[in-house]
Amino acid sequence: MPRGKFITLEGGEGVGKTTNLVFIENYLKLHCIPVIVTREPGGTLLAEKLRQLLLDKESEAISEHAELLLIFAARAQHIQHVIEPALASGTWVLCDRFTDATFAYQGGGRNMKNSTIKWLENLVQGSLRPDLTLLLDAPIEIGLERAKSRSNLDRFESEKIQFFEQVRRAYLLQAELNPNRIKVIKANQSLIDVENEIINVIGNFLR
Ligand code: T5A
Repeated sequence: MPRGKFITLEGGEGVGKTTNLVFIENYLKLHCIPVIVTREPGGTLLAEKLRQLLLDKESEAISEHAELLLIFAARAQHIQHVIEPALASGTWVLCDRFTDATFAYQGGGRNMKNSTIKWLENLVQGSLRPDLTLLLDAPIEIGLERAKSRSNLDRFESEKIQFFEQVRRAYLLQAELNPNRIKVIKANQSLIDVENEIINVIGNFLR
């Protein structure tokens, strides 16, 4: 059984990751590819509890290091209990956010050192990296507007505009540095146009 492929979806707040994840899942199933859908932070019981702590607006101020370590603690659980077993059994993994989000939010948004994040990435992930990443990119006002219309804003979504500008810049830089893996999709178009771009990228990947 060949190892499964690891595909991640990234982007700022409300750009449409969750919406398009369902679309990609259905597209892969249509091609008879066994796939599971999961998310970060989260994906296991403990990791989902850590997610709640991370998103809770009412919690005590979380230090940057605590935030970073909680994210990687959740990731360690997720990899060991969900991602690795699935890939090893030939199942593809479709994940809503992964470590590119850490480089974007904690690196870009919070100005934490990339070298620190890379060190944790190597520690927690070993050689595990996504095979393909779709980066949904849109002007931040559009994503925040969509996120607001969908639900109350969480701890991250309540950050200042400058934070999200930095996040977006860091994501686009990651894409520039990893052009083979990270494909940028324009998310400020109609859903059908976004889906067509996604089909294009996934179609090329399948070939
Ligand atoms: N985080 C996460 C870190 O700081 N570091 C990390 O390492 C990781 C992994 C939670 C937070 O954790 C932080 C970043 C995040 O702030 P999350 O819940 O995955 O992560 O992030 P959110 O961006 O908050 O997820 P959302 O569910 O809000 O946004 P999505 O999934 O991008 O957007 P979605 O699909 O829910 O769509 C939002 C609305 O827009 C509509 C949808 O119908 C929906 O109503 N929509 C469109 N409308 C018009 N045109 C389109 N093309 C549309 N696409 C979607």
